[in-house]
Amino acid sequence: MRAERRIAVRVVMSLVMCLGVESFSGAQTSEWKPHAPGMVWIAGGEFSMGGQGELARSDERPTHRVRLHGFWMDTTEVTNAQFRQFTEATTYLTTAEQAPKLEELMAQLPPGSKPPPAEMLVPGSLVFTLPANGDMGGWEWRPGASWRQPFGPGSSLAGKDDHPAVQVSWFDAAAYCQWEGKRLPTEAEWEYAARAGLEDKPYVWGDDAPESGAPRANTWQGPFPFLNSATDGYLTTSPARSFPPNAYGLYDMAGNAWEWTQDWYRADTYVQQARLGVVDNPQGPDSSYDPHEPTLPKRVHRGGSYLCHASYCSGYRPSARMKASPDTSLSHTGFRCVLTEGQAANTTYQPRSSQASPTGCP
Ligand SMILES: [Ca+2]
Repeated sequence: MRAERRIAVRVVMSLVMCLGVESFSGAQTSEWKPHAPGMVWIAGGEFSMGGQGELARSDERPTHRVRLHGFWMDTTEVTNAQFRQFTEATTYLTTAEQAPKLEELMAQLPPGSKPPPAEMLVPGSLVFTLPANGDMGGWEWRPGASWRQPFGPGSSLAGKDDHPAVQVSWFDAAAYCQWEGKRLPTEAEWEYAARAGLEDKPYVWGDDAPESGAPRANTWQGPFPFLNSATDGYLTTSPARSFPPNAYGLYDMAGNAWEWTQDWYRADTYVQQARLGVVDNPQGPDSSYDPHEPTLPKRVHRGGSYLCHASYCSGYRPSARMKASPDTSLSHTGFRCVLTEGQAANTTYQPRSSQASPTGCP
């Protein structure tokens, strides 16, 4: 389902400028370790989920205890080369490559909203224009932008086979993972893997500020959004494995591209989970609610991007939560997949044309 583009722009701008439970057997599944090339085994365990300290925002609070089964996780964000294999094998068209349908857009707007202009009902996506000539950077809807040309007509993937695929909607990310016999991680799985055993630390590498010492991640350096000095070497995406992995061997769990997770977004998810004691394998809420845009269902993405800076959202913190409607695609958002016992064997990919809603999303 496509969202109204103006809403999507507002969502993204607000993000930038800020800038369930299943049964738990008690027995870990660490014995289940199929051959999973390109993935890292994340042993099950218990951790404190959420943020604390001055950087943590309200939707990251309170910290609460979560217990997870083990799972496999992709070592890197899904790259352009990998995503190309998927599209060639399936003839899959991403959300951004399809013209939005007016009736679907209107269904997500507040009652009484005016229809969007006809020029917006064409394939395209949201692009962050980098600052230049004294002008600050900013987000804009750009016809023709897609994962194949992330910054619109004239851009390309030349030399970027090993960069993360961006301009993928949540539907696109879920479809790719399904094609591989995998799925998107839950928020809890994502944060547990990002922390890599470092309890209550602000960053995936520990306590040190992101811009102290050698670059630790692909982020933004300088006064956002006016100047990016790119002292980490990259103005936009970087090749996978350009920066040190975390303690679990996972690359880019901070910075480079935001990563979609499976879960719906609610601002009060953690308040509700904290009431349950230790939560086993949380799957996120049953539905979405963002008090800032209550008519627009949103999924969570994690990990921050090359646009994140401490002066705004510091989204590269492992507890930082971001959200967007599942049909939104962005020039700084990609994904990675996970694999759990019993999940792969039961998955059969179906082309999008026969599968309007890959996971039952309204
Ligand atoms: Ca950078």
